[in-house]
Amino acid sequence: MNFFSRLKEGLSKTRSQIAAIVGLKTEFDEQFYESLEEALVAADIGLGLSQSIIDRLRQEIRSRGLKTSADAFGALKKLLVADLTFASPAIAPAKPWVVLVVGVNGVGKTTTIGKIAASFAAQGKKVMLGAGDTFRAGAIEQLRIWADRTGSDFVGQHEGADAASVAFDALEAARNRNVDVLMLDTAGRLHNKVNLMNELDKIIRVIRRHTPLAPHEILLVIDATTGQNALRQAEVFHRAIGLTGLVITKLDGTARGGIALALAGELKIPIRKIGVGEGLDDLQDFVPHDYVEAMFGDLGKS
Ligand SMILES: Nc1nc2c(ncn2[C@@H]2O[C@H](COP(=O)(O)OP(=O)(O)OP(=O)(O)O)[C@@H](O)[C@H]2O)c(=O)[nH]1
Ligand SMILES: [Mg+2]
Repeated sequence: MNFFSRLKEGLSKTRSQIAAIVGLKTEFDEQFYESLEEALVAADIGLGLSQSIIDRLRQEIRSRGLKTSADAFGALKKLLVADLTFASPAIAPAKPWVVLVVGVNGVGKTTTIGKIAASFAAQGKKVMLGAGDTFRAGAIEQLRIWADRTGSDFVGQHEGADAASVAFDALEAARNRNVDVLMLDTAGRLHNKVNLMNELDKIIRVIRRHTPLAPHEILLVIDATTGQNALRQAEVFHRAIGLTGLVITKLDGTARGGIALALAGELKIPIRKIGVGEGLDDLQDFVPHDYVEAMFGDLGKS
């Protein structure tokens, strides 16, 4: 199955939920806009963003004199793609390229690191994984297995070690061994635990003292099935440490694929990758147009 079909399959529940609520409305009356807004909210796009999208859609339909539901859905999709698209700042390539991966417990951080490592390795890059989750029993071993599976180098200490010290060791080793990409795992933490958030801040300070422009990417991993609380999580992480990108996992089998729109649209942070399954190949680049097509592609064709 190609990537787009897998994404479509992942978002099929979202799509059919939207279809069921919107039905086959052909007139753009109040009820059309209300059902559509209800469908967006039900798909986890969030109330604020849904209202703003509906307002803009209403204007588009009026000002362009759109008549058919196919045209209306076309306009809706364009608005959504625009909300999800960010100009990427020019970042000078660095070696090692350092990626720090953060997020609450169990969202898929370590698995995502394994999947990204596999894709870098497939491009011929030398990858290293750093075991910055020194908290959960078994976390270091779990990352080591991913390193073996993907042919990546591995740097870790022991359970209970200082995560910032692991990061420092990994940076040193990455430099000495001519590594292209260093990915650092971290322990899952609840965003409302201040001391754990401070620990992330410490990790970042230690990294910067070693390599001033690193980490080049700070990725927050979000579980799509979390619902609107994901937005709150992301806001707290962003305020505390400044995120550069998002990864949304577990989009397979959720009826709430709109969370991606809510996150990127409200926080103005690009989504880098999306997870649509547990396998090595189940991580894709996030392409706004494809994502929106997968959510709404079959609607409005009448
Ligand atoms: N269905 C599905 N499962 C996923 C996806 N990504 C990760 N998982 C599963 O989610 C579970 C947790 O993944 P981990 O990578 O261990 O999560 P984590 O964030 O590192 O967890 P902690 O280290 O405990 O905080 C595993 O069973 C993964 O296989 C995805 O895109 N889809
Ligand atoms: Mg983990």
